Parts: sequence; C-alpha cells; structure tokens
Amino acid sequence: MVEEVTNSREAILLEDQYGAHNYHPIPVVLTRGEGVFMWDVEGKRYYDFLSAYSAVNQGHCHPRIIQALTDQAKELTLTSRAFYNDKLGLAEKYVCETFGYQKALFMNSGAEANETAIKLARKWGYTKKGIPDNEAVIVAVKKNFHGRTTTIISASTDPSARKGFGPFMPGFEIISYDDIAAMEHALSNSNVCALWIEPIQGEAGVYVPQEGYLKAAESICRKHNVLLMMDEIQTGIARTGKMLASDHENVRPDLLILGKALSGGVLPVSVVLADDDIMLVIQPGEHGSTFGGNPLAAVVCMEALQVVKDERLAENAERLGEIFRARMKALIQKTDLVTLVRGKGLLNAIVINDSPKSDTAWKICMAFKENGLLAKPTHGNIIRLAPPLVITEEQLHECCDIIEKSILEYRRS
Ligand code: IF1
Repeated sequence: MVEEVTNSREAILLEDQYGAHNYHPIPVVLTRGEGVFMWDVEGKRYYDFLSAYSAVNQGHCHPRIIQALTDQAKELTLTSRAFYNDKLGLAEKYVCETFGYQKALFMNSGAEANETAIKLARKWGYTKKGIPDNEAVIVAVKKNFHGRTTTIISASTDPSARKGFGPFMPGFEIISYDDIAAMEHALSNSNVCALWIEPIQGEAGVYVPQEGYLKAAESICRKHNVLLMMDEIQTGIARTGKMLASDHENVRPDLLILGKALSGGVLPVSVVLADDDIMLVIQPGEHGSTFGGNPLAAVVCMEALQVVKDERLAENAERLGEIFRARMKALIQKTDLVTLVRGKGLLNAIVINDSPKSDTAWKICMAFKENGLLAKPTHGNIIRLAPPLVITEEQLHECCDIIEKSILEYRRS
C-alpha cells in the first residue's frame, strides 16, 4: 500500500533514513507546482527561483506539455530503438529544423548527452581529422560543469566532484575559461578533436565570459579543425534571452548539447545536434540507450519547444532579465551584503559579500524561503536566481521585493 507523508518533517526523516545523502537540500518539502509557483506539504506557496536548475523554463506542469505527456502515455511510452516508432522521426526533424542542424541523437540526461558528444568528437577526430588512435584530446575549461559521470568529472576542476572517484579518464586538457590566448595555444595541438565549453558557466556561479569569447572560440576551432562542443543544457531553451546563449554572438557550435528544459521538466530528455559529417561517424550499434528517443520523450520535447516559441519565452527572459538586474543593482546601493549581480536573460546570480566558506548565502536563502521564494547557493557565497521564463513583470517585481526585504532584514539581524 502506498503511504503518504502528512508533514515536511516526516518526508525529510524518510529521505534521511532511506535515501542516499548525496544532497543537502534547503529544508522545504514540495508537493505541487504550477507555473512559477510551488507549494509545500503544509500548503505554503513559494516562487520558484531555481526552476530545477533551468529545467522548468516553461513553468511547472505546463498544461500543454502535461496534455501531450498524458495523451502519448496512453498510447505507447517505449519501444527501445530495436524497432522504429512513429514519434522519434518527427522529433528529430523538429529539433533539426528548430536549431538548424542535419541530424539529432536523443538521449535522456544531460550527462548522457555530453558523453555522447565526447564519443562523437573522438570518433570524428580519428576517422576525419586523422588523429592517431587513442590520442584524441578534448580541451575543457576550469570550473566547468557537464555532469557527474566518471568520464565527465575527469575533466572537472572541482575537488568535491573528483575526490575519491578516481582513476580518471585520460584525454582531457584543461585551460582557463574566458582566455582567448589559452584557447589559441591549446587548440594548435593537432591531436585536439574538440573544445568543450558552456556559453555561460552556470554552476561556477553564472560566470558570463567577455563579449566576443564565443565568436573567438568558433573561429579558433575553425582555424585548427577542432569541433566546438557547446554545452547549452542549462543556458539553452530561451533561458538567457535567446533560444540559445550561442545566439547572442551568432555562433553555431559543431556539436550542440541540450537537456533540462528540452522537456519542460516533465521527464528526462537530452539531445546532441550536429551535421552529417560528424553525426554519421557513429555506426549502428555503437551508441544508444534503452530510453533514448522514446515516443513519450519525443512528443513531450516537441510540445515543450513549441510552448517556448508560442509564448515567446526568450523575449520575455530578455526583457525581464534587464528589469531584474536593474532591481538588483538598486539593491546593491542599499546594502554592503551584496557585491554584484551578473547574468543574461533570466539566468542571474548575486554575489554575497562574505567568504565562500561562510554560511551567509545559505542563511539568506533560508530567509528567502521564510518570505516565500526558493533559491539555493551555488558555490559558497553565490546565489543563483533563475525563475521559470513564464514569470510576469508584476510577479518579478514581487520577487525582487522579497529578495530586497530578506537581504535588508538579514542586514539588521
Ligand atoms: C546536480 C549543478 C547546475 C548542467 C550543465 C550538464 C549537466 C548540468 C551545464 C548535466 C546539470 C544540474 C545537475 C544537478 C544540479 C545542476 C547543476 F549544480 F550540478 F552544476 F545546474 F549547475 N551540463 N546541472 O548544468 O545534466 O545529467 O543533470 O541532466 O547534479 O546536482 P544532468
């Protein structure tokens, strides 16, 4: 018999006793989501200012996406790729036309999509660029975040992501982010098959590189016959004010990696997009996954992207992001607790004026929670602030009021 939790404390104790301790969540137990709101088991309503790390750009339980999910769930959810189904080809065509590529390879999690891109880049390096077998190098950047698998953390510079998980996968070279000279030097090595970057570093604390960095990356990759692998899993799908963060500089990655809001947060869907000369280096039977490209994910993905277009969520994110950063800059004038705000569109973060080792950012997020807004610090003293892109201007101002009240009152305690 399925039991129910009747209060937050019960739910937290259950997870503590029966669940792995691989997270330290903000102590709130949510039971319902709708649009920009979530409710806890005691019935308290919150503004969601994390959006499940930008997976819920379309808002919680978007009715059109849920309708698409439930309609398809009654017909066919999974065939595996041992057989065809009548939805995958439509979704492949849809994403290829939406983002301007010849081929799509659907997976499930963002990490799986990044792993797929690694395999494509390496195989392209051996079969098309002529790199000697097993000598392909992928250049990644400091403070990257691409997922939690052992290969992906082999390229991580975050000790907490790596400690105790070795030995690591060879074939990664790490350079500084936002450093054009370092890119030029590293990519001149003829064994390099790809440059692997995020257009804005989300987990690193919403670090926005210098204007022109993405364009420079694209041209240096072209010059050295290196693939530009762009991880837009957190920055894509309208989050930064354009359909892709790469669009701000008119950059076209060779390998485009998407996830999260590709499904509107309804189920795991990720995809790698590339043209034939790259995608077709993988032959039948060389890559895949049980759920990759399942008909349910295919239908949900198409509806989730159509909602982004129909509701002009990129334009909303662009416009409201300007208003948000202006409000935060005004707040910075009133307190010494916040030193800066940075971001693009509705992917922003504030930096708290305290040591990254302090718990000030955590305590401020606890104050946000008391005042009806949910957010969580990234590294130490940085608080990511990223509402669903369906937020209205009025709701955004109400949230800025909550952030301001929490910060100024915290100042007084
Ligand atoms: C956690 C971070 C964010 C991502 C980018 C790939 C992935 C992610 C740019 C992997 C996933 C999530 C994972 C989640 C928390 C969150 C996160 F804090 F971990 F780093 F957003 F910044 N590329 N990010 O942001 O996608 O396999 O998770 O579907 O692991 O705690 P995934």
